[in-house]
Amino acid sequence: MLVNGKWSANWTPVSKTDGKGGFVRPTSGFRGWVGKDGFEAEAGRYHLYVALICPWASRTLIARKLKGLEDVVSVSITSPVMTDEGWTFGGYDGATDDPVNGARAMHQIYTAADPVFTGRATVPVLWDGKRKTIVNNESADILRMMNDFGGLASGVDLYPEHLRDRIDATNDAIYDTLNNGVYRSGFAQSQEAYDSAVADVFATLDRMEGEIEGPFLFGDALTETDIRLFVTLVRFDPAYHGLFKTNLRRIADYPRLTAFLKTMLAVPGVRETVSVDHIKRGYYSLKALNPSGIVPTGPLLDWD
Ligand SMILES: N[C@@H](CCC(=O)N[C@@H](CS)C(=O)NCC(=O)O)C(=O)O
Repeated sequence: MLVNGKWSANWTPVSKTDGKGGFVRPTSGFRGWVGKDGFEAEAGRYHLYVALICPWASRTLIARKLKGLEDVVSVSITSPVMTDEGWTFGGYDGATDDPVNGARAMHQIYTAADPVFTGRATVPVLWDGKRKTIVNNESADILRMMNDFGGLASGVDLYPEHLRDRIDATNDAIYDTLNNGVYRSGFAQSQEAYDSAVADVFATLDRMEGEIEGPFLFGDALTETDIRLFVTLVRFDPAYHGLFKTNLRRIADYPRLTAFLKTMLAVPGVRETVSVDHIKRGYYSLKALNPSGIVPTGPLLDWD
């Protein structure tokens, strides 16, 4: 992580716990909004930094596709392998360089925005090429922001008025127990914290299996909640089930969640945001959880 703008190389997955060995995710520091806050909506001005391994970053990448923002917001993709320098650019199939800032590593984007930044150099990051700063590094904000993007977005409404209460309630219900629940399981520092996280994960999967109306969560409308659920489901069998020990059941054991996963993959634009290779290679390169770095051959996925 960065401390007063200096990179410290001893990366560990957990920087904060709840006192009982439970993983606590740090909050995001940059919370600007395109269309407000002096970040005028302009095509070609903004750049998105993502890792394909990362569910939070993938939310924003999917929104960029579904909202017709590919020509408005450019993208850099990091290598999936977490290094001593954190996320780095290039050097891996499907990873790109950083044509905007010429950075070697993601932490340089943070210090370009704030030379004395303290915190983790996370993805996603939405960068403003004009003001040369980070607009926002919170995926929930970027996903919501891209629904409109100061009037430049088009396509499906991911946050329709009549579903907002259900969207907000379901987002809240699945964040801690499932989206972050898998991390609370994998990064648990005590048996108690792990047991509680795994119980949350499967209670929520069971609940979602019952609640999905089909083809999407709330019926025919594809909303941001579908994106938030999908990014966790698509990583579950290839990575979380093994590495994070969320192994009571696989998504493949849930017929309706599997049907939903395949529906999402068939939505134009979504499949190309998913790289099972980046997901497996990335998660299994977390040395704290997998010191050998060996990536498992399986599982066989009937959707990949
Ligand atoms: N709150 C952030 C969390 C993002 C996040 O934790 N990203 C992970 C990758 S999946 C990351 O970049 N971690 C680097 C680190 O922890 O040093 C968001 O949702 O945007």
